[in-house]
Amino acid sequence: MSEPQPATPVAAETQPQATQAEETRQRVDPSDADIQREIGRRTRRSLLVGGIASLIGAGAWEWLRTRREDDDVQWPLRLALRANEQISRDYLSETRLAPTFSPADVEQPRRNGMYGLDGNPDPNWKLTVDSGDDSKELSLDDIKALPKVEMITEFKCIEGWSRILHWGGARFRDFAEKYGPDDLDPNSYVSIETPDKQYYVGLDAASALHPQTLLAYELNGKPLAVENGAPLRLAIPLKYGVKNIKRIGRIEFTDHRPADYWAEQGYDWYAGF
Ligand SMILES: Nc1nc2c(c(=O)[nH]1)N[C@H]1C(S)=C(S)[C@@H](COP(=O)(O)O)O[C@H]1N2
Ligand SMILES: [Mo]
Repeated sequence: MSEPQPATPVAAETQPQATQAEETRQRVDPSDADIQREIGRRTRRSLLVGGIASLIGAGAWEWLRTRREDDDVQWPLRLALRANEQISRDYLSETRLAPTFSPADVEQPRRNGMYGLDGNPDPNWKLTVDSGDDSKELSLDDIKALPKVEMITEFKCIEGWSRILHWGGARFRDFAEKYGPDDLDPNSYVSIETPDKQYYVGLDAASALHPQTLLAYELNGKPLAVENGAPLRLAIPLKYGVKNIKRIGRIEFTDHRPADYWAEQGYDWYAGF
C-alpha cells in the first residue's frame, strides 16, 4: 500500500511549541490575537493535563491494568479518549484552525490507503446525498459551482508521515447548506463512503462543518489523480489521514454515529488533534 519511500520525519508533532507558534503567527490570516490566545489556552491546558498525569504515581499502572475492559480498552483509558474528544470539540466550538503554509512549502503528495479505489472511477460518477428520506444525485459540476476554496495545510497520517499539500475544492459547510438537511444539527453526524462501500468514515457534524473541511477536487493545482481520490475526496486537516476519504460515492447526514473503517480496527473514532 505505501510507497517504497524512506519514512519522513513527523514534522508537526515534534516541532517545539515556539516554532509552531511562530509558524502560526506568520501564516494564518485570521486575527493574530485570536490565534495567540488559542495557543496560550492550549499551553495552559497541556500544563494542567501534564500536572495531573504526574500526580498519578507508582502502583497506578497496576490498578489501571486490572480495570474492567470497555470496548477493548480499560475504562480509565477509554475515559481519557473521551476527554480528548471533548477537548477537540471545545476547540472546534471556538473555530480552531489548522495552521496554513505558503506555496513554497508545498510538497509532493504520497499515495497511501487504496481501499475502495479498485479500478478506475466510473466515468458516469455521481455523488449520492442522503438525509432521512431525501436522496439526491449531484455531478462534479454541482460541487464545482459552490465557492472554490484553496488551502495549504499539513496532511498527517497516523503511520507517522506528513505532507504539506495545496487543496482546492468546496467547503463541506457550503455543500451542506445547499444540499444537506435544512435543520442540520451540529450534534449529528455525517457518513461518507466510497462508491463500492469498501471504505467509509464517520464524522461528527461539527468537524464536517469546520471551515477547513473541503470536498476537494484539486491537489497541488491539478485535478485529483486517481490514487489521490478522483473525482472527489475529503480534505479535513483537523483529522488524521484516515478520515480524509478518497473517491467519495455517497454522503449521508444522520443522527447516529456512523460506521468507520479504521475505528472498527481499534483506532480512535474521533481521530482529531
Ligand atoms: N477510499 C479511501 N480513502 C482513504 C484511504 C483508503 O484506504 N481508502 N486511506 C486513508 C489514509 S490512512 C490516508 S493516510 C490517506 C492517504 O491519502 P493519499 O493517498 O492522497 O496520500 O487516505 C485516506 N483515505
Ligand atoms: Mo493514513
